[in-house]
Amino acid sequence: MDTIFALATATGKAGVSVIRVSGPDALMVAAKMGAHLSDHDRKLTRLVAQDGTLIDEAFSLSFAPGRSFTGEQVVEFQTHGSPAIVSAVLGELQAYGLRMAEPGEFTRRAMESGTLDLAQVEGLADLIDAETEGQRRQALRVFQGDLGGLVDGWRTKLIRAAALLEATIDFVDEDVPVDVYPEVSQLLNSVLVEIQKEADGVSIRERIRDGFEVALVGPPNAGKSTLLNKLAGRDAAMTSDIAGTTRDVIEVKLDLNGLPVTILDTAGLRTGADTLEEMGIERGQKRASLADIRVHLSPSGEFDAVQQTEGLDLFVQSKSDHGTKGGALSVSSVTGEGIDELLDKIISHLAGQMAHAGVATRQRHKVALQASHAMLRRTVASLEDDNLPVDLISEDLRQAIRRLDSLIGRIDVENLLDEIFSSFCIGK
Ligand SMILES: Nc1nc2c(ncn2[C@@H]2O[C@H](COP(=O)(O)OP(=O)(O)OP(=O)(O)O)[C@@H](O)[C@H]2O)c(=O)[nH]1
Ligand SMILES: [Mg+2]
Repeated sequence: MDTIFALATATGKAGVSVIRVSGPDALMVAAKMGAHLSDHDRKLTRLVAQDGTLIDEAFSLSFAPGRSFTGEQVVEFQTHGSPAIVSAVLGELQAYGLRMAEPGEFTRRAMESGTLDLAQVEGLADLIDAETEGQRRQALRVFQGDLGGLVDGWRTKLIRAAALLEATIDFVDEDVPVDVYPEVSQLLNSVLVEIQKEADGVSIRERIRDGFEVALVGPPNAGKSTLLNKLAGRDAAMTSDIAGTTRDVIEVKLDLNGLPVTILDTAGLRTGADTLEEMGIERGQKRASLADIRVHLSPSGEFDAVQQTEGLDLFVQSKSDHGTKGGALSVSSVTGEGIDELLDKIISHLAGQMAHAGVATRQRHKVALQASHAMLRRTVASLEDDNLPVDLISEDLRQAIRRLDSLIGRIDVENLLDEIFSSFCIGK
């Protein structure tokens, strides 16, 4: 293992910058630079260049192997946050033969040393990317190892089932002391139910990561773009009393009570539009059909029937400052009336969805969950087939366990690793 280094904080001027060094030569090089540390230590140090000139006064820390993020000997220099100081320190580290870390390399070492499992690594990446409270909370759960904990629980049950089956193989020529099948089947079925639940929750978790979508739809001049601007608090879209003002889908990102939400403004629906406008209408409809919520706006308070698709349809009368028709929720982008109620409806629907979410957050998780679910179902079916030899059944079960293991990175993940780690920034 070579010793690697990188700037762990953002580049540019700051109060403090942190430069991280990890690997067997960390302490030795730190000492040459004037930071004489024991393996788990911290002190104020004077960092000097090879020609003896002072670079900076820095607070230096060391973390002993097994007690650091990477699991290796780590040294961190907390220097004054000046680009000149940072580049001088990085230059010295390089001159002493250490290597600049690749993106995510510190985290990769953390996983290789067993400090983190693969799901935690993904959680850490999401935690660094988290912009809203909901994203932070979700990423933190994954980072803390909730998914790994869940998998371990399932694994324990499946291993017990496998052990019971193996015992049956050993007894095959004698009388099996007890019929183990009911217990095996009960163990497998309970895990099946939980895996299914977790797989079902992935799409909603993905939304928390990547954002929910709320589309504004309705006829031209219904006030969609004006409402978008009102929600965004800025002029994101052009508005006018000319029918067909909006053509492209316009997106505005909002943080609604910690939930990341993208509001989509779409072209007004009408027939007899020119080619360009028609293209816009088609685009808008497509995006709206995939959205989590469609807000149908109509100044008259009358609405065409909508096709039942996934997601929620909200019917809202617009321009309520011109009078309300009663019944539907009504809003005015001029007076602001009804806007908070509309937001409350949106938030409570999305929050309700979140209640169904588990801790698996990615398509990769879903694929692994479904694969092991399918394998387990097959095992259960085999149990009921009297003609199948037990060793075949237990092989299926082992396969199911292996698929679960891939979820938290115990096996077969080498090619995935490059992809996951490359999403990290250098220094993490
Ligand atoms: N009085 C009143 N006028 C509004 C309100 N909302 C929008 N308008 C006006 O209605 C007209 C149309 O508004 P837009 O927001 O451009 O309508 P749109 O639904 O985006 O229309 P298209 O982009 O053509 O589909 C503009 O002149 C707005 O100023 C409102 O709440 N009250
Ligand atoms: Mg518009």
